[in-house]
Amino acid sequence: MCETHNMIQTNLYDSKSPTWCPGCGDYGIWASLRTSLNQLGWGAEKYAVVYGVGCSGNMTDFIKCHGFHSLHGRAVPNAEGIKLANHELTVICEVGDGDCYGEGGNHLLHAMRGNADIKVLVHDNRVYGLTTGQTAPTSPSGFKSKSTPQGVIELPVNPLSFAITQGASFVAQGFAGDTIYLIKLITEALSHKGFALLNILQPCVSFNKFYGYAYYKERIYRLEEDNHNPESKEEALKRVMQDETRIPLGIIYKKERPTYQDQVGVLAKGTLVKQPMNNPKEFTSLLNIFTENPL
Ligand SMILES: Cc1ncc(C[n+]2csc(CCOP(=O)(O)OP(=O)(O)O)c2C)c(N)n1
Ligand code: SF4
Repeated sequence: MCETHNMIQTNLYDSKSPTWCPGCGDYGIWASLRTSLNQLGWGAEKYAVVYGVGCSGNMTDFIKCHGFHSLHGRAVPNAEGIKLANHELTVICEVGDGDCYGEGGNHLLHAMRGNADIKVLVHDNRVYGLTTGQTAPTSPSGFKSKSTPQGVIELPVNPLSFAITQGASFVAQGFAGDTIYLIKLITEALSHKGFALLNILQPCVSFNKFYGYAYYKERIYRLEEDNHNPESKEEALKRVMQDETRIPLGIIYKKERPTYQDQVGVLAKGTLVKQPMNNPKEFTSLLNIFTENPL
């Protein structure tokens, strides 16, 4: 962990909770995910969480279940691998917007178009938090940061329109400052069969002060109270292409279709982890390449 984060976070450290800055939106997401999992009543052996590298990944070790802290930008393909190996697990990704929409954007695109049966919960703080405040793909044009002192030149990524048009079968948005509603949305996302993207607006109180709790509270509204039809792609796109005078929360788009795992024939015989190995010798020699001759 970098020096700045150590300075900010040392006082909070008690080994029982993540070491986020006081007031960080990640606390609300963590509490909401735990509550949702408790409400679903799933045993810890029923699901796995894959974490990206970033402040969101600080949640690793603080959810009791199978977990894997992957490389930056690689949480989604790791989740897809876990789901293929054991499709009885519900596989969740906890990732930052930099991780998921920047370095991992290509993985995200292909997971969505395949409708991989994974649930991606994005901590969208519009900045690189862990590395102390550089521009992220969701930072708006003109955003000044350590990495863009003269302001961002590009347009920001719109993760919601990207997901709706590229095959995600569940697209929703939550807010870390409205945990009651976030719990509901997480539960909906985890219960969905197919690729689910839940973009969570998450204030980074240390490095992105403009997009704080007040900014969102003034603009958010609930789609279910605004006569929205989540089955209509056109309506969903209209909602997410509006300017930010109003920011929608809720299920934006949902339409079930066969998942990637449904269509991989060999999985019909049961999970790969329980199937007998055809050629154990071949597997051992492959393993030896990695264990005896690491490059
Ligand atoms: C392959 C790789 N590239 C870059 C980094 C450096 N790095 C670590 S965290 C991070 C950005 C984190 O931002 P985000 O994913 O938005 O998460 P946040 O910290 O804001 O929750 C970067 C660029 C890395 N660790 N590995
Ligand atoms: S996201 Fe921002 S507020 Fe939260 S722990 Fe990271 S740097 Fe601190």
